[in-house]
Amino acid sequence: MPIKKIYNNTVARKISEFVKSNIDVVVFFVILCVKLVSYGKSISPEYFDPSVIIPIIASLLLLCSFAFLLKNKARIRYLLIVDTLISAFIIADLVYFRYYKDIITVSVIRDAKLLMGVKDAVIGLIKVNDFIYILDIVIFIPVLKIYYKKVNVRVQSIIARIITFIMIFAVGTVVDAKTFKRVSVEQPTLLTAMSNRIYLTKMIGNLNFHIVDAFNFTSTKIKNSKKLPESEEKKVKSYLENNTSKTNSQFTGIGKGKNLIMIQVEALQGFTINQKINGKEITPNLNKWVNKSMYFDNYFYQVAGGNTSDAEFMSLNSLYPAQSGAAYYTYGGNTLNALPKELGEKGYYTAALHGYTEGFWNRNVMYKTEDFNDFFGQSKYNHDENVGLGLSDKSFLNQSFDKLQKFKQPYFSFLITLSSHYPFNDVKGYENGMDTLDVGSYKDTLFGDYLEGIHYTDKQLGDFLDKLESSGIANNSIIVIYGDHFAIPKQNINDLYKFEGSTSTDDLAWYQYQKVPLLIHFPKDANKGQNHTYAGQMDLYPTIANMFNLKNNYMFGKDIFNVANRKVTFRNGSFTDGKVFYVSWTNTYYDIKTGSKISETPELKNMKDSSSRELEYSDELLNHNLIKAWTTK
Ligand code: GP9
Ligand code: MN
Repeated sequence: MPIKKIYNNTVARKISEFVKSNIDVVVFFVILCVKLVSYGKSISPEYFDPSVIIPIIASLLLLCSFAFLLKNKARIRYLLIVDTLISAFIIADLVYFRYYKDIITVSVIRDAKLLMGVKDAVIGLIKVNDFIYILDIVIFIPVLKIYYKKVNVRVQSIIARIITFIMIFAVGTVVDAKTFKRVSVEQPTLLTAMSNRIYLTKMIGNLNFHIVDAFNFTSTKIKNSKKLPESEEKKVKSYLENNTSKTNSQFTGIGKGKNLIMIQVEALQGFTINQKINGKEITPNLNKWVNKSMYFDNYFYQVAGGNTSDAEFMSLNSLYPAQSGAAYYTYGGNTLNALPKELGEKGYYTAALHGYTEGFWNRNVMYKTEDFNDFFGQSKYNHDENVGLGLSDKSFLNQSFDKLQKFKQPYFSFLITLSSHYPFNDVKGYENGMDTLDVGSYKDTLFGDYLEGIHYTDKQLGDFLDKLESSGIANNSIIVIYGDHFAIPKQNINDLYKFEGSTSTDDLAWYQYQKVPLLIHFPKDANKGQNHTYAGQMDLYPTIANMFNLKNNYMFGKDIFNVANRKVTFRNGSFTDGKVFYVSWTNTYYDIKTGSKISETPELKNMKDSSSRELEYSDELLNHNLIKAWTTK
């Protein structure tokens, strides 16, 4: 017999022997593979990527490998428990997806009580078909029993089983590690910040998602489990008491009884304001409102791994973003003293409005933690027009205006726009004869697409603001508009420098383009004018708190109208006071006026230390849920 044939025969025999003696594991593996793929298809019928089968197989190999360490009854029991758990998760995830367009996380389970309000709606979404996922469990036991009776199953030796375990575990680990590597190259913070959970699930599979989620949750828990020494807790408290001592200005109490309408605009960068391209204004509508409002032109975004959600978190809480990942995810179960909570205590009706899936950035959990009365997410809007990621700003703002008109006054409405989201290349919004921008040589570049995209959003904002004015709402409201974060990433910054004619391209230049506009509009265009105070998103809540006479006990930012000792600290430790800019990653100080580097002085060193202390205190407050400790004592 040729060697090849002998070899083939032995390999085939070995495989069939392996399958025969491990039929239970093989059956379990195949069934679960089908279940997980079918889950993936259900949540994403049009965009299902078959390559997700690889991480699904890898994650199942990891789980199956442990079965080889067991034998007979213990092994079947193990497989059944795992099968039941995975199937239960799949069914729960499917039902949850039908309502939230999202996947269940450990923090959702932990905060399940927060979701009780929609319990009935969610339970009503269970379908009879869902029970197919547990059918195998019912037939698994008798079938295997019959098989074991009929076939003489040879149990492998313990050594053989340990070797099998190691081999299968190793293959699972290597394949999974490769998938995770690919994901983290494509989107560096996705695995830790878990901003887009459904997208992540599509890439790594349901089982891996739950493993990563459980890992992230536990590692943060372990990190935070050590009790904060009382002396340290006192330091944080007295720091906050000092920081938030009341300041009186002409704006104190100016908002009393008025509505607060706050609009967080996706990727609105400061350089677009009062700027033209080929003779045409990029943001003509915002420019008009800049002239009618108090306009801050040295206002910085301070977001970290939580991007848009960090902008919200800071603007509503004046606490720094999480050291890694998204605060909206990590601190969803904390007690906070957020703006909606404080306004609610003053008798305000509070609502968050955003035309995208409710679970994105954990908003469905976080808005409850922040004490919004209502969250109008994607399911509360008629999805009649799509631009980019989701519902168009045009439709979102139109529908939101109708909602606002029905709200009980005084109210706090927090609107978050979406259309001007990276990569800005969906120009469907320009249909219906909208005035377009000629971006010339920037056509079809990321920079050019951004200008066109933000021009579209500007138009929708303009229409919305005009309606607030003509309906009389603006007369009884304070309207706050700001950008959430950058639009032009570092790798495309040269186009922005070129467009702006900026000759310096160092870190100081980069930071100077990390400003976002802040507009505060008062009734009858009062207090209009430009304000050059250096400030950032951390300062918004204290400013509003002063205007609406709210308690301001636990804030790390400062009222913008309090001009003394101003400093903007970034999550990476960089800071600026308007004269000096410290760039943490090169440990360099710049003189803003001259643009030149300066050496560290004891005074600057002090400022640097105080910035890192501030970040540390904010982390301690959040990691140890200190607001809860202080408010329930
Ligand atoms: C989606 C939106 C985008 O809801 O807020 O978030 P981002 O990707 O900009 O952080
Ligand atoms: Mn954003």
